[in-house]
Amino acid sequence: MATTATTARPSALDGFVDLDRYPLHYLDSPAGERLIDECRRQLAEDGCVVLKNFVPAESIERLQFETLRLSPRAHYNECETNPYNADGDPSLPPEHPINRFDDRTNGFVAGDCIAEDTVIRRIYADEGFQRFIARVVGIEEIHPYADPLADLVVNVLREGCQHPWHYDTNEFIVTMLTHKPDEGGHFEYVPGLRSPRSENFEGVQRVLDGDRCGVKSIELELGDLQIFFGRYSLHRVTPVKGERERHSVIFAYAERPGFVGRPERAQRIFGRMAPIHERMLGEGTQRSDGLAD
Ligand SMILES: O=C(O)CCC(=O)C(=O)O
Ligand SMILES: [Fe+2]
Repeated sequence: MATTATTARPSALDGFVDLDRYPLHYLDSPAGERLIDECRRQLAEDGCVVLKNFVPAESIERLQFETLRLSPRAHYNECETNPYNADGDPSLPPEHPINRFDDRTNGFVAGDCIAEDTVIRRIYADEGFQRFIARVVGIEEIHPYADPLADLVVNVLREGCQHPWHYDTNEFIVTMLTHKPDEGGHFEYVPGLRSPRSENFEGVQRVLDGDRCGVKSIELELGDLQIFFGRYSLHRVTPVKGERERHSVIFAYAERPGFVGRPERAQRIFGRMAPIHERMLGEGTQRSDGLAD
Protein backbone atom coordinates (compact mmCIF):
# COMPACT_ATOMS: atom_id res chain seq x y z
CA MET A 1 0.00 0.00 0.00
CA ALA A 2 1.27 3.43 -0.90
CA THR A 3 2.04 5.66 2.06
CA THR A 4 0.08 8.87 2.15
CA ALA A 5 1.38 12.20 3.39
CA THR A 6 -0.25 11.77 6.77
CA THR A 7 0.90 8.23 7.45
CA ALA A 8 4.51 8.64 6.33
CA ARG A 9 6.48 9.08 9.53
CA PRO A 10 9.95 10.32 10.17
CA SER A 11 11.65 7.36 11.78
CA ALA A 12 13.36 8.99 14.78
CA LEU A 13 10.19 9.17 16.89
CA ASP A 14 8.30 6.30 15.37
CA GLY A 15 6.93 4.17 18.20
CA PHE A 16 8.38 6.50 20.85
CA VAL A 17 5.72 9.18 20.50
CA ASP A 18 2.04 8.60 19.72
CA LEU A 19 2.21 10.37 16.36
CA ASP A 20 -1.38 9.51 15.45
CA ARG A 21 -2.69 11.38 18.44
CA TYR A 22 0.07 14.01 18.35
CA PRO A 23 0.91 14.67 14.67
CA LEU A 24 4.10 16.63 15.36
CA HIS A 25 5.23 16.50 11.77
CA TYR A 26 1.91 17.56 10.28
CA LEU A 27 1.09 20.60 12.32
CA ASP A 28 -0.60 22.29 9.37
CA SER A 29 -3.01 19.40 8.89
CA PRO A 30 -6.51 19.79 10.39
CA ALA A 31 -5.55 17.38 13.21
CA GLY A 32 -2.34 19.31 13.87
CA GLU A 33 -4.19 22.62 13.97
CA ARG A 34 -6.78 21.17 16.35
CA LEU A 35 -4.07 19.89 18.67
CA ILE A 36 -2.29 23.24 18.76
CA ASP A 37 -5.53 25.17 19.31
CA GLU A 38 -6.51 22.92 22.19
CA CYS A 39 -3.08 23.18 23.86
CA ARG A 40 -3.06 26.97 23.47
CA ARG A 41 -6.55 27.20 24.88
CA GLN A 42 -5.58 25.23 27.98
CA LEU A 43 -2.39 27.20 28.46
CA ALA A 44 -4.26 30.48 28.19
CA GLU A 45 -6.86 29.23 30.62
CA ASP A 46 -4.63 27.97 33.39
CA GLY A 47 -1.01 27.92 32.33
CA CYS A 48 -0.72 24.15 32.08
CA VAL A 49 -1.30 21.50 29.48
CA VAL A 50 -0.69 17.77 29.82
CA LEU A 51 -0.46 15.56 26.76
CA LYS A 52 -1.49 12.19 28.11
CA ASN A 53 0.45 9.13 26.91
CA PHE A 54 2.67 11.24 24.69
CA VAL A 55 5.05 8.30 24.86
CA PRO A 56 2.75 5.35 24.15
CA ALA A 57 2.42 2.24 26.32
CA GLU A 58 4.71 0.18 24.08
CA SER A 59 7.69 2.45 24.92
CA ILE A 60 7.03 3.21 28.59
CA GLU A 61 9.23 0.46 29.92
CA ARG A 62 12.13 1.67 27.83
CA LEU A 63 11.50 5.26 28.90
CA GLN A 64 11.43 4.30 32.56
CA PHE A 65 14.58 2.26 32.19
CA GLU A 66 16.43 5.17 30.59
CA THR A 67 16.15 7.42 33.61
CA LEU A 68 16.49 4.55 36.10
CA ARG A 69 19.86 3.81 34.58
CA LEU A 70 20.87 7.46 34.64
CA SER A 71 19.59 8.36 38.11
CA PRO A 72 22.66 7.13 40.06
CA ARG A 73 24.60 9.83 38.22
CA ALA A 74 22.48 12.60 39.69
CA HIS A 75 24.28 15.36 41.51
CA TYR A 76 22.35 16.47 44.59
CA ASN A 77 22.35 20.03 45.70
CA GLU A 78 20.83 21.24 48.89
CA CYS A 79 19.45 24.68 49.39
CA GLU A 80 16.86 26.73 51.16
CA THR A 81 14.81 28.90 48.86
CA ASN A 82 11.90 31.30 48.91
CA PRO A 83 9.24 31.28 46.17
CA TYR A 84 11.21 33.85 44.19
CA ASN A 85 14.55 32.08 44.31
CA ALA A 86 15.89 35.31 45.77
CA ASP A 87 17.30 36.76 48.97
CA GLY A 88 15.06 37.49 51.95
CA ASP A 89 14.28 41.03 53.00
CA PRO A 90 14.87 41.86 56.69
CA SER A 91 12.71 44.99 56.36
CA LEU A 92 9.66 42.75 55.77
CA PRO A 93 7.95 40.61 58.45
CA PRO A 94 8.97 36.96 58.79
CA GLU A 95 5.61 35.73 57.48
CA HIS A 96 5.99 37.65 54.21
CA PRO A 97 6.49 35.28 51.21
CA ILE A 98 9.88 36.84 50.48
CA ASN A 99 11.05 35.66 53.89
CA ARG A 100 9.56 32.17 53.65
CA PHE A 101 12.37 29.73 52.96
CA ASP A 102 11.92 26.01 52.49
CA ASP A 103 14.23 23.13 51.68
CA ARG A 104 14.89 22.38 48.03
CA THR A 105 17.15 19.38 47.87
CA ASN A 106 17.13 17.47 44.65
CA GLY A 107 19.29 15.78 42.08
CA PHE A 108 20.05 16.49 38.44
CA VAL A 109 21.59 14.27 35.79
CA ALA A 110 23.34 16.43 33.21
CA GLY A 111 22.62 16.27 29.50
CA ASP A 112 26.04 14.96 28.53
CA CYS A 113 25.15 11.68 30.28
CA ILE A 114 22.11 11.19 28.03
CA ALA A 115 22.90 9.30 24.80
CA GLU A 116 21.71 10.26 21.32
CA ASP A 117 19.69 7.09 20.86
CA THR A 118 17.57 7.48 23.99
CA VAL A 119 13.87 8.19 23.58
CA ILE A 120 14.23 11.38 25.61
CA ARG A 121 17.03 12.82 23.51
CA ARG A 122 15.32 11.85 20.26
CA ILE A 123 12.29 13.82 21.40
CA TYR A 124 14.43 16.75 22.55
CA ALA A 125 16.32 16.95 19.24
CA ASP A 126 13.34 16.44 16.97
CA GLU A 127 12.56 19.51 14.86
CA GLY A 128 8.88 18.64 14.61
CA PHE A 129 8.71 18.53 18.39
CA GLN A 130 10.50 21.87 18.64
CA ARG A 131 8.14 23.48 16.14
CA PHE A 132 5.20 22.04 18.03
CA ILE A 133 6.38 23.46 21.36
CA ALA A 134 7.10 26.84 19.76
CA ARG A 135 3.60 27.03 18.27
CA VAL A 136 1.98 25.99 21.52
CA VAL A 137 3.85 28.47 23.72
CA GLY A 138 3.50 31.22 21.11
CA ILE A 139 7.14 31.81 20.31
CA GLU A 140 8.32 32.07 16.72
CA GLU A 141 11.21 29.66 17.13
CA ILE A 142 12.76 27.69 19.93
CA HIS A 143 16.24 26.27 19.93
CA PRO A 144 17.96 23.54 21.88
CA TYR A 145 20.50 24.88 24.37
CA ALA A 146 24.13 24.95 23.35
CA ASP A 147 24.83 24.02 26.98
CA PRO A 148 25.89 20.36 27.08
CA LEU A 149 24.82 20.01 30.72
CA ALA A 150 21.56 21.95 31.00
CA ASP A 151 19.97 21.14 27.62
CA LEU A 152 18.27 17.91 28.61
CA VAL A 153 18.19 17.04 32.27
CA VAL A 154 16.77 14.33 34.50
CA ASN A 155 15.48 15.71 37.78
CA VAL A 156 15.72 13.04 40.48
CA LEU A 157 13.78 13.33 43.72
CA ARG A 158 14.64 10.65 46.23
CA GLU A 159 12.93 10.22 49.57
CA GLY A 160 12.41 13.56 51.31
CA CYS A 161 13.17 15.66 48.21
CA GLN A 162 10.75 18.28 47.00
CA HIS A 163 10.37 21.46 44.98
CA PRO A 164 8.86 23.89 47.47
CA TRP A 165 6.30 26.49 46.32
CA HIS A 166 7.96 28.76 43.76
CA TYR A 167 7.74 30.67 40.53
CA ASP A 168 10.03 29.83 37.64
CA THR A 169 12.43 32.26 36.04
CA ASN A 170 11.77 30.79 32.61
CA GLU A 171 8.60 31.63 30.71
CA PHE A 172 7.74 27.98 30.10
CA ILE A 173 8.96 24.51 31.06
CA VAL A 174 8.52 21.23 29.19
CA THR A 175 8.74 18.10 31.32
CA MET A 176 7.93 14.41 31.27
CA LEU A 177 7.46 12.06 34.19
CA THR A 178 9.44 8.86 33.71
CA HIS A 179 9.41 7.26 37.16
CA LYS A 180 6.84 7.51 39.89
CA PRO A 181 7.39 7.35 43.64
CA ASP A 182 5.24 5.24 45.95
CA GLU A 183 3.89 8.31 47.65
CA GLY A 184 4.20 12.08 47.29
CA GLY A 185 5.93 13.81 44.40
CA HIS A 186 2.67 15.41 43.25
CA PHE A 187 2.72 18.45 41.03
CA GLU A 188 0.50 21.21 42.39
CA TYR A 189 -0.07 24.71 41.09
CA VAL A 190 -2.17 27.81 41.50
CA PRO A 191 -2.98 29.16 38.04
CA GLY A 192 -2.20 32.82 37.45
CA LEU A 193 -1.57 33.67 41.11
CA ARG A 194 0.55 36.65 40.11
CA SER A 195 0.66 38.75 36.98
CA PRO A 196 3.13 41.18 35.43
CA ARG A 197 1.11 43.91 37.16
CA SER A 198 0.73 42.37 40.61
CA GLU A 199 2.83 40.13 42.84
CA ASN A 200 -0.22 39.30 44.98
CA PHE A 201 1.90 38.63 48.07
CA GLU A 202 -1.26 38.12 50.17
CA GLY A 203 -2.40 35.32 47.86
CA VAL A 204 1.04 33.70 47.94
CA GLN A 205 1.14 33.92 51.72
CA ARG A 206 -2.22 32.18 51.99
CA VAL A 207 -0.97 29.28 49.85
CA LEU A 208 2.23 29.02 51.91
CA ASP A 209 0.06 28.96 55.04
CA GLY A 210 -1.79 25.93 53.70
CA ASP A 211 -4.85 27.42 52.01
CA ARG A 212 -5.84 24.83 49.39
CA CYS A 213 -8.43 26.95 47.69
CA GLY A 214 -7.23 27.59 44.15
CA VAL A 215 -4.62 24.81 44.33
CA LYS A 216 -4.79 22.32 41.46
CA SER A 217 -3.14 18.94 41.62
CA ILE A 218 -2.47 16.89 38.53
CA GLU A 219 -2.09 13.17 38.39
CA LEU A 220 0.78 12.65 35.97
CA GLU A 221 1.44 9.23 34.49
CA LEU A 222 4.66 7.97 32.96
CA GLY A 223 5.12 9.31 29.45
CA ASP A 224 2.76 12.27 29.88
CA LEU A 225 4.23 15.47 28.49
CA GLN A 226 3.62 18.62 30.50
CA ILE A 227 3.98 22.18 29.22
CA PHE A 228 3.74 24.73 31.98
CA PHE A 229 3.95 28.51 32.30
CA GLY A 230 5.62 28.73 35.71
CA ARG A 231 6.31 32.45 35.85
CA TYR A 232 2.85 33.43 36.99
CA SER A 233 1.52 30.20 38.48
CA LEU A 234 2.94 29.34 41.89
CA HIS A 235 3.77 25.63 41.91
CA ARG A 236 5.52 22.86 43.79
CA VAL A 237 6.30 19.14 43.80
CA THR A 238 5.32 17.66 47.17
CA PRO A 239 7.93 15.69 49.17
CA VAL A 240 8.65 12.18 47.91
CA LYS A 241 7.99 9.39 50.38
CA GLY A 242 9.28 5.85 50.22
CA GLU A 243 12.15 4.21 48.39
CA ARG A 244 11.02 4.72 44.84
CA GLU A 245 12.35 7.93 43.33
CA ARG A 246 10.49 10.45 41.21
CA HIS A 247 12.16 11.14 37.87
CA SER A 248 11.15 13.86 35.50
CA VAL A 249 12.89 14.93 32.33
CA ILE A 250 13.30 18.62 31.61
CA PHE A 251 13.49 19.60 27.93
CA ALA A 252 15.12 23.05 27.93
CA TYR A 253 14.88 25.42 24.97
CA ALA A 254 15.75 29.04 24.31
CA GLU A 255 14.35 31.63 21.98
CA ARG A 256 17.73 32.18 20.38
CA PRO A 257 20.33 29.65 19.29
CA GLY A 258 23.53 29.29 21.29
CA PHE A 259 22.23 29.63 24.83
CA VAL A 260 24.65 28.50 27.55
CA GLY A 261 23.85 28.79 31.26
CA ARG A 262 26.17 30.53 33.67
CA PRO A 263 29.20 28.53 34.86
CA GLU A 264 28.33 29.08 38.54
CA ARG A 265 24.91 27.61 37.93
CA ALA A 266 26.38 24.54 36.22
CA GLN A 267 28.69 24.04 39.19
CA ARG A 268 25.82 24.35 41.65
CA ILE A 269 23.28 22.20 39.80
CA PHE A 270 25.53 19.53 38.29
CA GLY A 271 28.54 19.73 40.56
CA ARG A 272 30.78 20.43 37.59
CA MET A 273 31.23 22.51 34.48
CA ALA A 274 31.58 21.64 30.82
CA PRO A 275 34.55 22.98 28.83
CA ILE A 276 32.38 25.77 27.45
CA HIS A 277 31.66 26.98 31.00
CA GLU A 278 35.35 26.92 31.85
CA ARG A 279 36.00 29.04 28.78
CA MET A 280 33.26 31.46 29.78
CA LEU A 281 34.79 31.78 33.22
CA GLY A 282 38.18 32.42 31.65
CA GLU A 283 36.75 35.08 29.39
CA GLY A 284 34.56 36.60 32.10
CA THR A 285 31.47 36.03 29.91
CA GLN A 286 28.10 36.32 31.58
CA ARG A 287 24.99 34.37 30.63
CA SER A 288 24.35 34.89 26.96
CA ASP A 289 20.91 36.46 27.33
CA GLY A 290 21.96 38.83 30.10
CA LEU A 291 19.43 37.56 32.67
CA ALA A 292 20.41 36.98 36.27
CA ASP A 293 19.56 33.27 36.39
O1 LIG B 1 9.61 18.31 37.95
C1 LIG B 1 8.60 18.98 37.82
O2 LIG B 1 7.50 18.46 37.59
C2 LIG B 1 8.66 20.49 37.90
C3 LIG B 1 9.80 20.97 38.71
C4 LIG B 1 9.85 22.48 38.77
O3 LIG B 1 8.94 23.11 39.16
C5 LIG B 1 11.05 23.17 38.31
O4 LIG B 1 12.03 22.52 37.94
O5 LIG B 1 11.05 24.42 38.33
FE1 LIG C 1 9.25 25.23 38.69
